[in-house]
Amino acid sequence: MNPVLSEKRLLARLESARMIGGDPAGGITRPFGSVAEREIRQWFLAEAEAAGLRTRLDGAGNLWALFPGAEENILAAGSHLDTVSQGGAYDGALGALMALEAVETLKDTGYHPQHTLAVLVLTGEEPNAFRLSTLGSRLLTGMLSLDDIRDITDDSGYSVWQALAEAGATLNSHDLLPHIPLKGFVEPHIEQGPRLKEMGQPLAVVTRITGIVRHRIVIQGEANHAGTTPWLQRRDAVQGFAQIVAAFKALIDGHLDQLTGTVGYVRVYPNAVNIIPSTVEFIVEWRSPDQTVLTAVSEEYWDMVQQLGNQRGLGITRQVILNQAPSPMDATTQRLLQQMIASEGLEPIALESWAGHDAAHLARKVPTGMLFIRSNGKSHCSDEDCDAQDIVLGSRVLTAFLRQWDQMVLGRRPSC
Ligand code: HGY
Ligand code: MN
Ligand code: MN
Repeated sequence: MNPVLSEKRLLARLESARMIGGDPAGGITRPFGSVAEREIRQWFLAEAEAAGLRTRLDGAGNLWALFPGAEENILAAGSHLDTVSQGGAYDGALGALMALEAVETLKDTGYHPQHTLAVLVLTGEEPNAFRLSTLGSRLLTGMLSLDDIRDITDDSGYSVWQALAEAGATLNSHDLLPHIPLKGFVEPHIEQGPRLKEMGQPLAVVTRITGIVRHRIVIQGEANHAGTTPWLQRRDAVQGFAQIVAAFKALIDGHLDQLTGTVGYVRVYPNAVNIIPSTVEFIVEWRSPDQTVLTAVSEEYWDMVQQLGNQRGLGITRQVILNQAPSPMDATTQRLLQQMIASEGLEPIALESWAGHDAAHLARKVPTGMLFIRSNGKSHCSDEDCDAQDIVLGSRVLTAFLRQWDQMVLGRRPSC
């Protein structure tokens, strides 16, 4: 029989989390390093300790809440607590709090785990002022080293090391994998897109997480008077940008079944009504579950951008700020999640994730899976929503999964 979780406690925690970082302009703004993000981390640690779990922080400031088992080897479930600007209440927080509920339920119902079960809250999953997304999971898994980020600051000069230290990170590589005996990770997460809603299904198992490539491109023209400079003598960075964005759209349109892309960050200098723009800085990203497509399209685009720049006499530079390969989820973990969904009488749906997740990095080191919970199809905005019934269903599946997983991973291990 499945242990009975506390629906009331879980929904109350989600409500408490929603109250931290409310943005007067709408939604929740809780980026890594902000006062609100520090507050929710402290709140989470207090909740976990009140639940009887042992808490600790690792070298990257990731939060661990441990339910000790017969052995030190850890199986973890969790997600993140930071948000984008004016984001929703569920992206990240849902998975972290579902994991807390599942582990607490197993503890309270007298389950004696073989492994140490952990709730893992990863630091700074979303892009932030330091232009570093999935910071905690990349540091934890060695995809980024502490030295790689030593000199990185935000635009005001505040260093990411300082932000991590203030978050309680030990900043010691001995507090990262492989020194932590993590044997598996599962990330429950709101789906963020409309597919489950359209299918009329509440839960899905993720098969792979999209690859993501991000380029920061700077177009360098020349500031001059907006009235007196003859049209054909201008080196207008915004006019060049408009053409470059139109080329971006045409390229995406030609590969719609294979990838998607966004120009979501743009800065114009000097950004004044009567000065020809000298500079445009923008970040372009492509996403695809197919690495070959991702590489081919992003490089084709870069060639096009350089040609357009040359034609207009504009300087063009780029910095590759992210090149993250698609990440398949562990097949055995997927199968067990599907069994747990089927045991609730539901169809075990399998979906690719077009959102990035910490699980993409964990999957490169330990068997990793993801459970999707149906959303209203909106995310990274204040309208994001998730049905309480689906949350409870997903949490039941997660709790049953953790118990079976604990026994299954043990069963797979050769005896000695
Ligand atoms: O950007 C992403 O896909 C994730 O939600 N951070
Ligand atoms: Mn997100
Ligand atoms: Mn997320």
